[in-house]
Amino acid sequence: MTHAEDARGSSDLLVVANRLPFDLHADGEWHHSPGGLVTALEPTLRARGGAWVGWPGLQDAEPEPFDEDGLSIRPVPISADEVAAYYEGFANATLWPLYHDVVATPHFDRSWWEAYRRVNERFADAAAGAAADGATVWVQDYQLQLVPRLLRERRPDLRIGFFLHIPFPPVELFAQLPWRRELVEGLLGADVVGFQTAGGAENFRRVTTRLTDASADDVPITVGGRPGHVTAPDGRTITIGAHPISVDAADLEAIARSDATVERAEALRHELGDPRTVLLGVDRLDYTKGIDVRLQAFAEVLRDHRLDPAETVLIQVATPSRERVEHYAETRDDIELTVGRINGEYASIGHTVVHYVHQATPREELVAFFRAADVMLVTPYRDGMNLVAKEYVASRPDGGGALVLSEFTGAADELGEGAFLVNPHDLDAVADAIVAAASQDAEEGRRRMGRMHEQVLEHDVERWAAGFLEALGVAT
Ligand code: GDG
Repeated sequence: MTHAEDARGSSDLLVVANRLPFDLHADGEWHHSPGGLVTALEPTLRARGGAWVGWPGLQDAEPEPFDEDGLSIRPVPISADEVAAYYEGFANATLWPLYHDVVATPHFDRSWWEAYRRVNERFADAAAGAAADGATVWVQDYQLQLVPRLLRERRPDLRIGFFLHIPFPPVELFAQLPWRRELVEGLLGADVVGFQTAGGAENFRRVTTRLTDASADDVPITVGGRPGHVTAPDGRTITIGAHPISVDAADLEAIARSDATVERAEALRHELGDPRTVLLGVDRLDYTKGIDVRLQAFAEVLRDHRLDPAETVLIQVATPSRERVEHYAETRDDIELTVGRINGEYASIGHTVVHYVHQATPREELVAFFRAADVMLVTPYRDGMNLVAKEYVASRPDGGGALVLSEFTGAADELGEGAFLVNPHDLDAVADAIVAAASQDAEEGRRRMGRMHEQVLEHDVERWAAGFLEALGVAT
């Protein structure tokens, strides 16, 4: 027997994700790490005595499983070599650029692929060992696309869902991947495969018929409407749906409304020299996020005297990310060079034009930034969803502010009507949008913002999780 077929666990609902909701530090202490996914899924998991299978975030560590307030934590160990090959290599230097429209050139390395397969097998083993008979397992994201099939081979009794947080590319790009067929067959091990957008779901459906022996329907896939269906060669039907993720909107709104945040936002503007216009960008420092294009467009706006540098400030939070992956270091250098140039040309003593923050910023402080910003700049070349756009909108119950938003984000599908939509490859369009957003009529701005705020408040992350689980057949 090659697989752990006799091993059964006791959890009826499992999440399998690259990272656990707890980080293990080098001193042996566990720290809770509450991201959006964790906030959305933990309550449901705890209520059901569920399990979370994932990497503790510390290479070479092999901690024991533990239970925490009704939630079973199942760590999957990953060695230092595997972090380099599976995570930094295949996930972040092969799949990440390939799935983001080849914005950077993907690297195809056979040893990375082997590590990816090996680590996916380990995750599948851990999930198989933790799941009760007939349990439901929800696998997350691009690091684990082989897990659905590997898990089905080990445990055909399970109900398996998969959600991809990043875009799924058109077949013309996806077909570059040397291991494309195995990867698609990995995903087809699931019963339900979910994507951020209808476009991503349709791309995937097309890939299944072009690159494997599966067949599929061709109904248009819509959010909250009909899903698509793929029939695998073994006769199983796989549901393909669009499930746009969101944020904990009520919580953000509450933070934004608090006296502390309102006061901090005012103080912040004062500290910036009470400028007429505050622009803001908040991103992981990633080449897909289009930080470079917004800086260039901003520089041109100043050069052309369309905004006055003495009255304008741009805050760019660029949180350190994936610093050991080659392309990220270059991106950082480019951004920092551009920030230096803009300040060199347009700042004066005592008045900085671009405030660049290359540090993780506490959530409450970020919300104060959101409240202080007249214009939020979200200009990725491609982004699965972009939660920052939704966080900004949720943090503006006052109806103030304006959102400049790239068409190539998942968020644009939902916020397109209220945002200043731009093609991030069109520098003139980005510059025009910055000027239009900064000089919008206040009444018109409140109307736009109000519409987006309502949309995000109603379609929050809890609704996203419940919608996906419902598609999987789990009542929440
Ligand atoms: C992937 C997909 C999809 C950033 N800096 C700080 C900080 N953040 C928070 C933001 C936001 C999150 O990180 C970033 O989420 P995004 O959605 O913008 O982007 P990715 O990290 O690329 O996420 C994306 C997402 O998965 C979910 O499915 O939307 O398309 O690429 O929440 O606020 N938070 C704090 N300090 C920082 O300095 N506290």
